[in-house]
Amino acid sequence: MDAQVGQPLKAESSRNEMSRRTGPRIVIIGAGVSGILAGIKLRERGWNDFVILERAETLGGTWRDNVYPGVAYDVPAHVYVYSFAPNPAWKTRYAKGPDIWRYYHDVARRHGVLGHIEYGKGVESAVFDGARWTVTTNDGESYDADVVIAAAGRLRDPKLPDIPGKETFAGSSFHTARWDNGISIKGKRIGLIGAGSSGVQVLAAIAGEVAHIKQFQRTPQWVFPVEDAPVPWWKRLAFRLSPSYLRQTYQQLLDFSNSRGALAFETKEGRAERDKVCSDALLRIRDPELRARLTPDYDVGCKRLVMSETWFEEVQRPNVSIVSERIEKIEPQGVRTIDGALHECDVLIYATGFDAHAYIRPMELTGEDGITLDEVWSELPLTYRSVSIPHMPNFFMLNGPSSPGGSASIVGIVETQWAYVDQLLSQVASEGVLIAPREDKAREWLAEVRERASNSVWATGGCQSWYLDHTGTPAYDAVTLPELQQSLAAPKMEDFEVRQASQVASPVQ
Ligand code: NA7
Repeated sequence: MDAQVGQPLKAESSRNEMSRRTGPRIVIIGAGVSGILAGIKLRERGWNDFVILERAETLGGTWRDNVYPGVAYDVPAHVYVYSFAPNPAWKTRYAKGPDIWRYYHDVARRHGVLGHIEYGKGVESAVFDGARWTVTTNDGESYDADVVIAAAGRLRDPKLPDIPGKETFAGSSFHTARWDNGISIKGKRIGLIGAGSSGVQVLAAIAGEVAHIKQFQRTPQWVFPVEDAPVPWWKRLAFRLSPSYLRQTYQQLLDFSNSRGALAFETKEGRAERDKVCSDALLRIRDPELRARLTPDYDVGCKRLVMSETWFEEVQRPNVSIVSERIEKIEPQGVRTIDGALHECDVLIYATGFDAHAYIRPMELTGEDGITLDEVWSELPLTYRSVSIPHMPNFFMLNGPSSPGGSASIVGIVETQWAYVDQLLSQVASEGVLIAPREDKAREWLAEVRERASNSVWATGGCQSWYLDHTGTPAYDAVTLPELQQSLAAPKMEDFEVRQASQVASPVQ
């Protein structure tokens, strides 16, 4: 039987391979898109002495956690793939969550990564002893490693709002990233808090089957109309028969997605065409009063753009209401807004997003001379080029703090970061060295990133969003994928401290 999203996966033993040890011993944290990539690339090198520690019971990160109705990715499917594993089989232009999960599971299986994953292993700490790392998981087990790669994801930990009375609600309630399939929503009165990408997808997917849905919208969001469509059978066949056609499609979509991602860093004039598409699309909301309440007062792209085609009609169904009044509290019967109205509901869905600034925390990291991550990150999450942290030798990250953001495909970003980390790993393996970035170089780089981001629409667009850190500066690098590829083409070794570690795995023969 094919694996299904959410179904626990058993570790497939790779002990025989492990005993034929090659390369440094590596611990990868997280079996999502980035961790699977790291595993594939290590195996490609012929390095099989690695383990992927995954806190959940199956792989897939975002695509395992988000199984709410309507979950889909808004980057075209044919580009949301590893560059080395194109997928001719996508059924729709924008892939649905379960299809994406199946793709990543399938690639991990085909590349022999499944046997390296240990499930139910939440990493609690990683401690460097001067030569190697000891990684400890929540079941008390320890793993020694020459190198640690954190691939823990960025929008990972659901954020529940700080609304009084949450625990008093008498019906069922859950976060979109913890969707409870055991609870039927058919014919029920639904309260939906949040109007970001998840809230919009849920509303558009369930409005037709529930008695009533009230979406509590604290801030309206710009919605870009994207038309999804099935990929016809003959096109899927053509993709299968002609790898060059599939590759060409990938490249075209990559260029398109790069240019769309780059809009966040464009001037207002440069963004005008996209802005017009969004404001014109709002004209599809027939009731002027509702349209006014759905119209944001900040620039398009300031918050991450929501993409949907069906939302424009679904939100106008008679059984859908947009509640713009602020929520005062939650009561057993439903949601009380500050105008005194009680919005009764049977099921309360929190589409309230994620803690976008936790990064690898709450994991405790202790680097050289006992310095902790909290000390290194006391002001800001200081990294060098997002992939390494001062005082943390041979510790690397994918999609870490200050990684690029926007609407570009994250897969291209993590592949680029991997190619850079891979070059450092070559040196670790061949020379048996410890590599950590110089703190002054990390500070310089972070200052550059913050300067660059302060000109992006995330900072200048007049909104609050999860792009911004506690200082109000975007925590994302405002670069395009080609710019990232250029800047990460080869490490500048003078920006690193490289020293010999007598106990690091002996050089690979
Ligand atoms: P988002 O984009 O962070 O959206 C969260 C939504 O929840 C947003 O509309 C928030 O309003 C709303 N929210 C959060 N707290 C509250 C409270 N206390 N009261 C009312 N409304 C609240 O999360 P998503 O899951 O939709 O999307 C995350 C990303 O995942 C998405 O961009 C894709 O990259 C995939 P606010 O706008 O802050 O006023």
